[in-house]
Amino acid sequence: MTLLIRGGTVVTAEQSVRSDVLCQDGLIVSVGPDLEAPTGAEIVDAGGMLVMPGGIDPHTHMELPFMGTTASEDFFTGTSAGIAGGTTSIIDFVIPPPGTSLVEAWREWRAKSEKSAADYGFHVAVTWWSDRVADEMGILARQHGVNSFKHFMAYKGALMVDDGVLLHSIGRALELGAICNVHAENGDAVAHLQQKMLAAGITGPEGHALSRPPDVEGEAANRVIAIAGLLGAPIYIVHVSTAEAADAIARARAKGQRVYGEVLAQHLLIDESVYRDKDWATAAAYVMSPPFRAKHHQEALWAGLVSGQLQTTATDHCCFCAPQKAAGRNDFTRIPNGTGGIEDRMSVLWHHGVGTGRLTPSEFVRITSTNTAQIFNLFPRKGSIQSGADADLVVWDAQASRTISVKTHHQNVDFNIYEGMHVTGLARHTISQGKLVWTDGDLRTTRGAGRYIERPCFAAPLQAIGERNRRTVPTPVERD
Ligand code: URQ
Ligand code: ZN
Ligand code: ZN
Repeated sequence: MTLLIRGGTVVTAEQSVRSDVLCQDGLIVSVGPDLEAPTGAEIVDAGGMLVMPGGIDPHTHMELPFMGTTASEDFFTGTSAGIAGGTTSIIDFVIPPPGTSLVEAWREWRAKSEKSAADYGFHVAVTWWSDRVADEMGILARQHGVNSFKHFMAYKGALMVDDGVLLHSIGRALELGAICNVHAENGDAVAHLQQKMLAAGITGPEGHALSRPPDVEGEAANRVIAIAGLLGAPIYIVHVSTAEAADAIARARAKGQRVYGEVLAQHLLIDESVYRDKDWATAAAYVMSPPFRAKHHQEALWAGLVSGQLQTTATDHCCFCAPQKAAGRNDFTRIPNGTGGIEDRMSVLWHHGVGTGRLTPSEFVRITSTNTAQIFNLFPRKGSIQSGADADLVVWDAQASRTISVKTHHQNVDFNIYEGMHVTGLARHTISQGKLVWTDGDLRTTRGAGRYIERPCFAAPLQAIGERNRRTVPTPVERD
């Protein structure tokens, strides 16, 4: 299978340059101007358009069993919708119930993910602690290409872990050369405030946001940064939604601590007013954690991305349809938490990021693909356009516009959080493993074509980072 992408401007995290891209047998084989088309090659005309590394979404939950139901998007429909929007690989989550085997859960998720249309990896959640968990982290890291372990500081009584588990797990991950990512909300505070809201008769979706004020995230972010600092370990905070958490990350980074922050596209553009929608189902559709915030937090998140203090963008694509959300009709704590967005992340970030002058095209590539690839050790196989890299590419039409709607999206959910948003900038063609799988609105994905991508642990470098961050206890001066 040979495909030549001709006449475009290649945009990487480093530069933009007029170049053709030749792909053969799933890999990029040549990048340069005026490339010859081998006999029989399929030609993609990229004239007047940009050729970028396919987007990587480091935070999705396809088919997640959660809060008494299962997310409506599966690995095939979800990765297909991503491809329609220019995202060519995802990192999803294996989430073992507390007390159960991490390796067994990984096997179960691998079975579910066989149907993926695009490449995928897994962060594995540590939801409890024992010697067995420590051993299984080693098995997953050394034998199954897992170099990232997830922790929920929220969801008390379900997935939440305490500081003791964080200390054990982050320390174990450092030994393995793996990185930990964290959902940073103080779960005890949330539980307490939820009961206060219900006692005060607040049962609607507005109670969800009121029970998770910004300090609930700010406190947890500061706490997990301090814990990682004690251990000299890197840490990755998922779905940073507040100025408080963004500031905590920036302060830690300014002191040389290795902290990464992820921003969901929706937290940059949607604010807390959605919870006051007169229509219950509409307000409930926006119930996710962390919740949507007051507008000033959006500016703090954009500033973090523009300044480089926040590194990646994701969607936390975790879809529940109206009948599922209705479980919480009389009690907001029972509304399944989650929203979609994998199909629209790239367009909304281009329109509101590059279109407004906040981001350059290269910075767009950095936050939608390359940074994630580098942090989770997928680079340069993913997130780059160079010979030998996977031929995962998007031909981006920066002039074309579309109006986002549930009526036209490919996501398997009955609501679109960006409904009616008019955006300029879209994926004209998406290439996955060197195949044209999305072209001019025609989605040609194949069930099961996606591969499980092993992500090797970091060896010495991460340890070195650990050493650098570790607060060394001065050795006593030898008395002669
Ligand atoms: O917390 C998460 O990331 C999962 C459970 C998806 N739900 C959500 O509201 N973010
Ligand atoms: Zn989360
Ligand atoms: Zn999530």
